[in-house]
Amino acid sequence: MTERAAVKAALKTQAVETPSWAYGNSGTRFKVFAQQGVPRTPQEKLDDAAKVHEFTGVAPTVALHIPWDKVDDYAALARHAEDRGLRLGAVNSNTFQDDDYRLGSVCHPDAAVRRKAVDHLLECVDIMDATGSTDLKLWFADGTNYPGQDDIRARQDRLAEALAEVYGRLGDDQRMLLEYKLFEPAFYTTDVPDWGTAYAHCLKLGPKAQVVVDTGHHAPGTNIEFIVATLLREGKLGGFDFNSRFYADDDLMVGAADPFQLFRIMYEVVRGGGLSGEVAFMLDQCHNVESKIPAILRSVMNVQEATAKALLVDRDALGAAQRTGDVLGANAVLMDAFSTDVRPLLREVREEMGLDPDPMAAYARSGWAEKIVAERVGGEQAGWGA
Ligand code: LRH
Ligand code: MN
Ligand code: MN
Repeated sequence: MTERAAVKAALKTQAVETPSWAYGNSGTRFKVFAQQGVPRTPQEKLDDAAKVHEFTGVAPTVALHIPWDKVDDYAALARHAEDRGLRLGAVNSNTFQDDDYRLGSVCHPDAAVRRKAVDHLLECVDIMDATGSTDLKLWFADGTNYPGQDDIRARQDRLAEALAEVYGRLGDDQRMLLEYKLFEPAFYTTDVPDWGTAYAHCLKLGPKAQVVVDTGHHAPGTNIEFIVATLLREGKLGGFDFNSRFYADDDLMVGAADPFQLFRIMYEVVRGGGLSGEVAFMLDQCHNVESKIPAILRSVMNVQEATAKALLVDRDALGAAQRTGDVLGANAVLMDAFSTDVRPLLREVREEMGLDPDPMAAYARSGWAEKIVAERVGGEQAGWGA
């Protein structure tokens, strides 16, 4: 296989998971601008996700968020996905929406609230059993707002206890992905604020526990690719929640704010063998003012472009420059790949997959956007505050 053919083969097998909540209405705490034609049910979210897969060929799974995607029959929901060429992906838990969680969920000082939160996590594993999903994605809004509000160490103990109970419930082919976030909604301490805390818990739990890197969950200037390299090296990178940030957890389209950072991250993924392994490439975005399906198409394409550039890095030349201490030469090898226009290559990839080379234009021509506006009246809010 030529090098170009190998790059194309890798791009054809990459899979990007889209989040159910990105298809619905969302906004900020100031305003949710409702859009016409948004899905009214989890099934309709899957119908839209099927379009993203149809036009990109690389988005075969959809992440659920419980209870946002609550249905009576999860096996039937999985069949609805299968009928459209999709599978259900990660099940995301939600221990942040109920009034009971004012002081936290699994870290709450009251054992009864902790029990309620853990029961929800166990219910999520039941749902995974029904849907065939392999990943339980955990993000905890737990934390404190004021120094002294609660005992930081005791909260870690409560967290560890809860995680251990849920870990024990996982099936052989299931894993737990623990997501960290610097701050928000808690402003003073967060109970899983960084990769180190997540890693420490996952290490203690065992091989079925891994860390999720949400690209929007770091302090400005954080070297995310270093975290990625380290977690991959330790076999603890479970996946990504991709999105872009200018300021905090903005949840903008991945690759929109800083395509160079996304390239650097994907280079470390490629370098660490994460492309063909078990790393899940998930989007976690909200499209508040832009059209949702086109924004998700664009996001999938942005991941593909960053991946293509990462695959094009001349690793032999880079290694040679690194070994001889050729600082500028090594940097030039990396920048050459980043500066390559990979759009013609990706058009070829799509044509070889029997797809339209331009997913955005193909979607616009398809008539789906007009159809859902005509047929769906009264769409749901995707999540936050719903
Ligand atoms: C938290 C988060 C987490 C949630 C999602 C909706 O900020 O990134 O992954 O499940 O947003
Ligand atoms: Mn996330
Ligand atoms: Mn987030």
